[in-house]
Amino acid sequence: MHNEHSDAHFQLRIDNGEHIEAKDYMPDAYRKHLIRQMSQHAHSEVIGMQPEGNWITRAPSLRAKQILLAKIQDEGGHGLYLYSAAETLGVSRVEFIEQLQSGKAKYSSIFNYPSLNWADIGAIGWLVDGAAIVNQVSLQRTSYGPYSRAMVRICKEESFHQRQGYEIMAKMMKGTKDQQAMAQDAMNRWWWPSLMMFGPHDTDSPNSSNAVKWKIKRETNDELRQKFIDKTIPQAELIGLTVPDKNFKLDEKTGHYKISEINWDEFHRVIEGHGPCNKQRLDHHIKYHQEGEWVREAALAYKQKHLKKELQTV
Ligand code: FAQ
Repeated sequence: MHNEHSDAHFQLRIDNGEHIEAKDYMPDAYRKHLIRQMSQHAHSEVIGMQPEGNWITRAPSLRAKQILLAKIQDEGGHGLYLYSAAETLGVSRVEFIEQLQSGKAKYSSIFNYPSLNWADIGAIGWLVDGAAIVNQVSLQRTSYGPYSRAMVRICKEESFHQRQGYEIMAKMMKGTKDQQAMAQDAMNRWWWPSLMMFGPHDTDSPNSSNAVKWKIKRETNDELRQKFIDKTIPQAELIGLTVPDKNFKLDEKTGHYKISEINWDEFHRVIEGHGPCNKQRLDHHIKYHQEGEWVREAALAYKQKHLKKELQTV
C-alpha cells in the first residue's frame, strides 16, 4: 500500500485514469508543468482576441459582425475559465498577467501573424480554431480535473467557431474571382502557421514525455497535427482551395496525408519573440490592461464593501 502523498501513489492514480483535483497530492513537477501549459493556453485565448478584434468594425454585414463579436467574446470567456482553472494550482491571476507581459510566459505562436483582410477572419476560424479544437478535444480527457472540465465547455463553443470560419471561406469561394483569390491568399498565409500550433515534432518536444506519462497530453504533437491535416485537406478541396504545399500526397496505404517539412526556423523565431506581431500584441495587452486598472479597483472596492456588509449581518 502506497502512502497517499507519494509520487508512486500519484502515478498509480494517473495510470488508473483518475482525475487529479486541486487539493490532491501532486508532485511539484506535475504542478509546474500544468501551470506552464494552462497559463499559456489562457494567454493564447486572450491574445487571440486581437487579430479578430481588428475586423469587428469592418465586418461586411450586420450578421457577420454579430457572429464575430460573439466568437471573440467566447474566446475571452475561455481565457477566464482557464485562468480560474490554473489559479487552483496556487498562482494568482495577477502573477499570470505579469508573466505574460514580461515575456516570461508564452502564448500560441499563431497569434503573432497579422489579419490583413476579411478572408483572414475565415481562415482563422476554419484553420486556427480547427487546429485548436483537435488539440482541445484530446485535452478534455487530460488528467487534471479543473483543466479537463474547462475543456469540455470550451470545445462546445470551439466547434461553432470552426464552422463560422469555414462558412466565410466557402462563401468567398463561391464569389467573384477577386474574392476567391483573397480566400486562397488567406489559406496560403495561415496554413503553415496553423500546423505549427501543435508544437515541435515529438522527437524535439522536451515536455512531451512527462506530459504523456502524467496523461496531461493524451495524444502527441505529431499525432494531433496529423489528425488536423487529414481532416482539413478534404475540406479545402471541397470548396476549391489549393493546399499551399507542392508535395502533399495521400498515402493510400495508411489513409494519411504526407506533407513537406514545416519551417521550424520560422516557428522558433516567432516563439522567441520575433514574429511579425509579437511586439504589437504585447503592447496592446499592456496598454488596455493599464487603462482597465480603475475597473478592477472599482470591482474590488464593490466586492469588499458587500463582503463587509455580509459579515456585519452574520
Ligand atoms: N506556440 O515540449 P513542447 C486557440 C513551446 S487556443 C508557442 O512540445 P508542450 C483558440 C512550448 O510551450 C491555442 N509556443 O511543449 C483561439 C515549449 O516551451 P516552454 C492555444 C509553443 O507544452 C482561436 C516549447 O515550445 N492552445 O487557438 C508552441 O508539451 C482563435 C517546446 O514544446 C493551447 O495552448 C506554439 N504553437 O506542447 C483563440 C493548447 N508549441 O513552455 C482566439 C494547450 C510549442 O517549455 C482566436 N497547449 N511551444 O517554454 C498544448 O497543448 C501544448 O502546450 C502545446 C505544446 C501542444 C502547444
